[in-house]
Amino acid sequence: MGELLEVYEASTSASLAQYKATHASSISDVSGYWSELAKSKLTWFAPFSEGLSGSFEEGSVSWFAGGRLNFVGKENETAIIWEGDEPGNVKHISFHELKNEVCKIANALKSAGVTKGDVVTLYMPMVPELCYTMLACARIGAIHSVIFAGFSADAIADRIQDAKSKWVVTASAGSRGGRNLPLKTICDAAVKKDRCVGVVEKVFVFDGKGETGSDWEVQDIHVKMTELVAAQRPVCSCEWMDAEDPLFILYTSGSTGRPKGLVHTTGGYALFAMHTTANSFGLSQQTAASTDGPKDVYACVADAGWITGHTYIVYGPLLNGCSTLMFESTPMYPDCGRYWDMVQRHKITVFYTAPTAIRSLMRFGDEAPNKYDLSSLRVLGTVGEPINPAAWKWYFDVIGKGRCAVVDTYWQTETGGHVITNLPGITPMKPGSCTLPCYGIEVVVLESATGKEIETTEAEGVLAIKQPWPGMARTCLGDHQRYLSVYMKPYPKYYFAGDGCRRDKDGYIWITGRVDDVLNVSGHRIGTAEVESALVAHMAVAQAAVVGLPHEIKGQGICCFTTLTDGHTESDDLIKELRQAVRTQIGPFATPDMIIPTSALPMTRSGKIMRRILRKIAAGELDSLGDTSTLLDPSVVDTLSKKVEQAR
Ligand code: 6R9
Repeated sequence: MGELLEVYEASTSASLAQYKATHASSISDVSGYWSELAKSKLTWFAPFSEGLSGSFEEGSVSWFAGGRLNFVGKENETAIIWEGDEPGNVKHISFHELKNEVCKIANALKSAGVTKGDVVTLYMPMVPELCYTMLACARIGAIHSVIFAGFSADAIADRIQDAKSKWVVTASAGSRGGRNLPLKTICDAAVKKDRCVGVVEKVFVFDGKGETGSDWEVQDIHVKMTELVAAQRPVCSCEWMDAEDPLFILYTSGSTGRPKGLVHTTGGYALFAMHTTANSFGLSQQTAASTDGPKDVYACVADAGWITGHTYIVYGPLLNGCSTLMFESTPMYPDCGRYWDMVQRHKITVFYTAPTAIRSLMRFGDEAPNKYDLSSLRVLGTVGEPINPAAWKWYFDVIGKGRCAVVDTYWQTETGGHVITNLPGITPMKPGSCTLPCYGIEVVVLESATGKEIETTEAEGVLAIKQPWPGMARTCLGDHQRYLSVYMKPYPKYYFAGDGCRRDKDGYIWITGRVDDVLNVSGHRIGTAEVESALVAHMAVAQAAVVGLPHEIKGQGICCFTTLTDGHTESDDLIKELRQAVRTQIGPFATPDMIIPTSALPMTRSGKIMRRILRKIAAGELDSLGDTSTLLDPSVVDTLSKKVEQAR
């Protein structure tokens, strides 16, 4: 991705110099900076005694120790604007209604035996009940573990087992893009697997739209949630949580096959979600506490099943007292104007989506966005992967009409919220760069081989963070060693993000992508090892090597090379079966783009698969293969590139 020379100046008087001064003072005393904010922004039942304690190295970071809190909201303003799958199927839910619904669900969960510290797995469509249930868990101190509704029964079962989750909440069905999502059927299949039998005590099933899926056959496990909730009182006192008590876990892919459950805390995460939402989208003056002046209509159209939804649909906006839009459908339903139709109907001011969605809409041209009134827009956000300058410019020109800031927010499931982004009206923008660190975040670039901090402004290496911040994940559920070895040990004294980056002469950060075996497909993180293990579980597959493939819309596609076991031969049917195997083990969003059965993979003499070479072959970059002298049999390169050519 080439750097564009243009710099888009910010449009207000707030200056870059001011940002730099605030940032410098925030990182000179991170403990003081975040403690002041925690005192002024959150409501504490018991005050905390200490800001930051602990260190990256020991994996003992703790924020606001001893403080006790839960979240208390406002009353009459709109909290959630829910836009259903069919355009115009809209509900407005006030903070008052939200609190009532949350309390009723909290009581329902309690009546069934859910207690503080229990993990509650949520496998839900994008309906208000998902948000209510997350907050109901928070209210009673239960730990929610939301699983994206695109995951398969196998993937759900793995996560239930890993978290020893006794409780599962789902809906009979959902709908997305006019299609039925048989969530209860998928959940039932997960819960019936051996590894979940004896773990799961109850499956709470909300009435959903569409078909009810399988029968209510397992009566002692299933609870008709809509009925149970209706019977509850809308009052439920909240559990006063320690700042460091877990708020939720969220599974994400790493470079080994097993997804890891990252643990986020109550106090630190809440503050970080609240603060970054207000700052990155410029909400602070308009919504927080003040009742006059124009209100933002804030819309993050991600799925609540990923971290973006947790922080920037649910916790961030609601903690700021800002209304939040929940979008059940897809950008293509019923046509490619859906987002812009929503912007016009709801007068959306802040719109937050992913580069993959922008690229797929851009293909259809300017006609759809030009049909709608987009003048309410003020800030456009992007997240999930680097945005290519062409897509950035389309977003800026055609959607924002050249008047809106485009905030390119870099962060991760692990960071809890934004760590690098421009601030609207403050940071001059460069298309494709996530620009400068957020307040309170000290970003450094390290030499990848030595771990040495690069002191010059212009730098190229791996991205790391030098001081703890409140929103960081504290551990991997049940496996603190893994947490240490993935994030804290690769570069001692630093948090290692797993991304490569370049810093330009102005100190702007350009993310160059993952430096581990994690793919980013349409903004979804997928570990190559997860796909490989799904493939080798098939009896026809002897060996599998999965690499990323440049993809125009998705950013990266999935390319799988497999050798076959004796007695199996290549065929279109086999390729179909293997594709299906990945969908069954992980979910449809991980469907491979290319499967190449082969008699041999490029191996080193010592028996290692050379993925570096496979990545080049998949990308068709044969002129930059690099050193191939360690290859056992150089002729495989030719054979495989011919096959890739044919498969394209
Ligand atoms: C929020 C989220 C994290 C990975 C991250 C990086 C990539 C996210 C980005 C970006 C360039 C941005 N990433 N935002 N790369 N520019 N603005 O996506 O979390 O699913 O955990 O993925 O996504 O590679 O390491 P998650």
